[in-house]
Amino acid sequence: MSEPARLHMALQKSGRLSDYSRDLLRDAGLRILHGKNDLTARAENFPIDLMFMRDDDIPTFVSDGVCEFGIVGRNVLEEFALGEAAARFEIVAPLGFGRCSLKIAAPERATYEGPRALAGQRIATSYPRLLRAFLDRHGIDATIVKMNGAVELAPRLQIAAFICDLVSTGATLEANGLRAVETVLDSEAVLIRSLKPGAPDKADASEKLLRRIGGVLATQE
Ligand code: PRT
Ligand code: ZN
Repeated sequence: MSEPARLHMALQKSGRLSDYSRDLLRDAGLRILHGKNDLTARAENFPIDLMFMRDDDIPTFVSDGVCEFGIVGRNVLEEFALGEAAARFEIVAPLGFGRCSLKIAAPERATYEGPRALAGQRIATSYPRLLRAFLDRHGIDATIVKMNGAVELAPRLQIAAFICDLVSTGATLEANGLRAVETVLDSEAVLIRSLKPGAPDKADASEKLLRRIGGVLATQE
């Protein structure tokens, strides 16, 4: 008898979501065998292979159907989706880890009396689409400065008056003399599945995987 077709799941290679993602799969009963390189791993007791990558690439892999499943922050997912004509994935479940919020922050001493204060200003962010959607919702015209990292330095370097960045404890904002003034998005890691029609012989394994993960999440409620 031939081996059943294997599912693929996209996971963050190394970062804030990596350990939690692997723990979730382990709790779901998957025994994960690491391969020769660290880009893939195989579950020895379940027909699934794991693919490790930058979190920013996970929506693409799932949307294109290369991976049937993925675990990624809602922030990364929604930023990606805003740039797509049609999202080819669905959120199966929020996972309760990787919690943070995308917030607009201003220098501590600056006065701020609501979104109108952003009009005509420069705002630095790694999430230009989510920020643009927020500004549009409030009818605000502002200049978005795209940065790929160290966004919190922008006001001090006079690149932008405001920033829009992820916040969890708030320590980074405080250390840089900034304070949060608006919440753009509340985020956590989510399990996503591809909406690209998959091979029919994978349907049973998909359902079994979802039942197992659902079981783990139910015990965490
Ligand atoms: O290499 P790769 O591209 O995969 O990783 P990455 O550097 O893009 O992401 P990583 O590992 O830092 O974060 C992965 C995901 O974790 C994010 O997309 C969020 O969904 C989630 N997450 C949760 C966070 C934070 N909390 C967080 N605090 N991501 C980033 N931060 C950063 C934030 O950007 C800021 O620099 O932490 C700083 C603020 O933290 P506090 O505690 O000082 O407020
Ligand atoms: Zn990333």
